Amino acid sequence: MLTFYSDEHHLHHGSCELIDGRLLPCFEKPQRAEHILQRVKDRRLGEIRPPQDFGRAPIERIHSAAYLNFFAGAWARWQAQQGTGDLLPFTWPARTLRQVIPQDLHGQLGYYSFDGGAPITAGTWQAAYSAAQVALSAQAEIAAGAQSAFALCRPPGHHAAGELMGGYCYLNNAAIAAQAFLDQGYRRVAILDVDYHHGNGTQSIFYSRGDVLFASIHGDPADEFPFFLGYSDERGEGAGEGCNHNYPLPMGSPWAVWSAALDDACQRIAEYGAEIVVVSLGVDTFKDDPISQFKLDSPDYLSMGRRIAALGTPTLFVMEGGYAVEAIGINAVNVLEGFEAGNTKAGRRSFRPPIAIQMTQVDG
Ligand code: OKP
Ligand code: ZN
Repeated sequence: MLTFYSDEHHLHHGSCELIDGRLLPCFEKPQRAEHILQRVKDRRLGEIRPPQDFGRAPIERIHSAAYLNFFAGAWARWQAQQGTGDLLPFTWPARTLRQVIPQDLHGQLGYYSFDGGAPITAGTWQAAYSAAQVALSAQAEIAAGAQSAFALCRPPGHHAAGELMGGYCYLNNAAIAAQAFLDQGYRRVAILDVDYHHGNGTQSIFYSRGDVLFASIHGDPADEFPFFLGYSDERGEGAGEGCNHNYPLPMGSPWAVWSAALDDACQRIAEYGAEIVVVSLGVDTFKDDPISQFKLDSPDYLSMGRRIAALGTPTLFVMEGGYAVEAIGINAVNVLEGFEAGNTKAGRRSFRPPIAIQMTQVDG
């Protein structure tokens, strides 16, 4: 399996985050991606390639131009104000307040975020932009016929909505890739979010659409971040009715509980008739993760990969969370190795996206 990776993730390195009333060093740090990259090399998973640059257009299919302009320009505005330290929001347009876009940088920062967990540093825009290109490059590899590819994205993306950053996320890499498949003629894409936290951004982006099925297995939001989305009664709306499946699990859930949810999610994905599976690959479900409460062990990630491979569907893995840095590489690459062990389809050389087939028939 090919891995796509850019060193530019190093440009994003927040200094601290608020946890339990204390400012602690950011858990979402560059060493995360370094450990995963090292493990990809050690295990000889396959070639590692830099991303192509597909520009801003595929990102604008998911995020508004206003949001992207704000994000891309925020650090320069902060510097012009002689700002020191990371750019962090401190107030949000919550209930009773108006959803207006203020003039002030910090007012706009509150408008375009949902928590204080996504610091903007000097290189955050460039790092997030590169991560989106990494996801798009892996997407292109699958569209060209590969059965799987790994987008080693950092920063992660699944909490980012169309016009909101938060939870360490800025650009929704998995959503951007899923939309690229649809724009290239695919008709049904499933996003399977196995990160410990609910992918609230991804869910919100596709909630009223029938062309993307979203399934997420995560810590029960009644007890866990992001708290305000991810409950089991969220089933989608309008054309997306029945295309959203949340599996909130209790704190302390072990593999036996987690894997039963995975089986159900995979069954839904198969019934949906997904042509592509995009996996939001977080490994913060690990028993020693410092900010999470599930009990998966390293060999379980091999089983996870095998179960996903059993779908027999081309699969794009997009890196999300995982904060036990010593084990993050082992766990993430175990999913990929499990997938390869379970995969019976080496490639799809004859493959063409559905609409291309129709056009060939009409034209020919
Ligand atoms: C990002 B991803 C704990 C604060 C948690 C946000 C966690 C974001 C996780 N007291 N802050 O889904 O791995
Ligand atoms: Zn997470």
